[in-house]
Amino acid sequence: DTIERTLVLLKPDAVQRKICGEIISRFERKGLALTALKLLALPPETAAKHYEEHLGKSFYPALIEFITSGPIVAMVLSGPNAVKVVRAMMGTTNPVDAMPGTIRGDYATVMSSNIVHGSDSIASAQREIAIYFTEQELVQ
Ligand code: YYY
Ligand code: MG
Repeated sequence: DTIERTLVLLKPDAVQRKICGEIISRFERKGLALTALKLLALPPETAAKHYEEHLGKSFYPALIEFITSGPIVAMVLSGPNAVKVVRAMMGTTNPVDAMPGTIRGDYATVMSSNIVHGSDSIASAQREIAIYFTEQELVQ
């Protein structure tokens, strides 16, 4: 099993609801390692870069509005199969369908504020990590 890195964001709703610690605990308990971590207010240009694949979609303006509406926590998690493991722990994009026991299944009710982001592939993870962190900020 190859060691992977993935980008996780705790979205403004997670920070506002003060559940960041609980969510980070889930990832730590699972066995993933914190490799970088920061709290930041996302500039709109950075949000646009992050979500460029969704430009032009109906939900795009609301998505950018939401992700820039308050501070977020950005982190890099690493471990065996980290990309897929994080996606499984997050649950489906729409919290209505997310299984209880997943993060979205346990903490969210609507797609527009679904608590967490996780990279969807190794290529996405590499691209997204570089948006938030310099190479020096990643602990070896
Ligand atoms: O990767 P993931 O976050 O699970 O979903 P994406 O399809 O990449 O969409 C990004 C983000 O956009 C999603 O977390 C919520 C929002 N969104 C939405 O509000 N309405 C949709 N129909 C699709 C996505
Ligand atoms: Mg996505």
